[in-house]
Amino acid sequence: MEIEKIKKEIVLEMDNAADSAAVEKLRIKYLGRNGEINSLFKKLKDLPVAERRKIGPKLQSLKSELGALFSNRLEVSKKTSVAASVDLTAPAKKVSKGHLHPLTLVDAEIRRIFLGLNFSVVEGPEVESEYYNFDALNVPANHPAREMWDTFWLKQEARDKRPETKLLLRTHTSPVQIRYMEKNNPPFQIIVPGKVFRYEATDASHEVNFYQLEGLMVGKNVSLANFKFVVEEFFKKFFRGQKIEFRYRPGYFPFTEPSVEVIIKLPAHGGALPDGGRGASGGENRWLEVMGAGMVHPKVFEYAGYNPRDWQGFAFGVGIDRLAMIKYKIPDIRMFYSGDLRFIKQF
Ligand code: FA5
Repeated sequence: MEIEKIKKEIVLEMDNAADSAAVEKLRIKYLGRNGEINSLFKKLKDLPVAERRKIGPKLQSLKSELGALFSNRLEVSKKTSVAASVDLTAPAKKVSKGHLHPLTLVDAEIRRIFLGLNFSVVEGPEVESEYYNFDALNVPANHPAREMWDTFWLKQEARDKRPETKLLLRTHTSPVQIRYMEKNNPPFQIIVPGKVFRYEATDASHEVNFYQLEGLMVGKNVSLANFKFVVEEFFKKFFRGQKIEFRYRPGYFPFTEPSVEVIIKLPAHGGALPDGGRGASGGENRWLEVMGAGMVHPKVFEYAGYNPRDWQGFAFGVGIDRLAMIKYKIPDIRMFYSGDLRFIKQF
């Protein structure tokens, strides 16, 4: 048996194999259980003992050498066949695009509508001082109305006792009313969208952090009638094509006088319905409180540095999440913050 010759022939065949399938076929032909190398082993027993002793080990080492050569060659041909199969002219795979969150969509829609009504967009800080969040809005320390807003207070080391230096996470967007009025003169009309925080238990219509949109219009003759027009114009555009029923009812806010609340009847949902908002009637009626509003309190003008005899205005604060719930018929506010892709992907 000429072991070297056999090896050369196999290696030559291996080199000529077109692809990995052909290499594999060769491997089976030579190294398979019924392959040629095994049949050479079988032939050994017909040889004289001296021959057997000489050829046996050579055949064995040929077998292991071929094993290594084949696996090497297979590896190489797999790699090159992948490269050969890349079609540079093929169209790219479609990358799925991200979705805008329903609250982002609603926020953008609200801004667009108010810009159309000639309002400007203003923003303010989420970490606020006690002064802007409460005192300057006519809610002094120990006033019972502070209980309307359960507050996250910030831990602070050394500080003096003034409300200007005591920090909290703003409980509403109203502090921006004061911030804006301190630096600007009327007449003007602004909206203030933003994140707010409340230290309260969550349920289907209450979250710990949610979004509000503040509105403020100040001028010589601004009245509640103007407020009514703006709000109804807004609802008409926002709920375009949707039939919604809404009501005004008297309310109380220390920073407006008189004060009103706007409640909207929830459209029918497939699933469970949230109970009403705070103070809204729950049960069968299913009204959801969406907005607090009123005529700016003279004290608030004084805090901002205006003469209340010269100016009047209306202000409102609307829950963006709640508007989104009504628009998209979402039964539970917590779904917005669940991060559940099955929910988000529907928008
Ligand atoms: C206020 O926050 C007042 N600053 C609103 C205001 C502004 C009144 C200007 C007068 C003038 P209230 O706490 O009711 O009020 O909240 C206003 C709206 O925010 C509610 O109508 C509701 O739509 C929404 N809201 C309140 N609490 C939550 C909550 N926990 N989760 C989701 N939305 C809420």
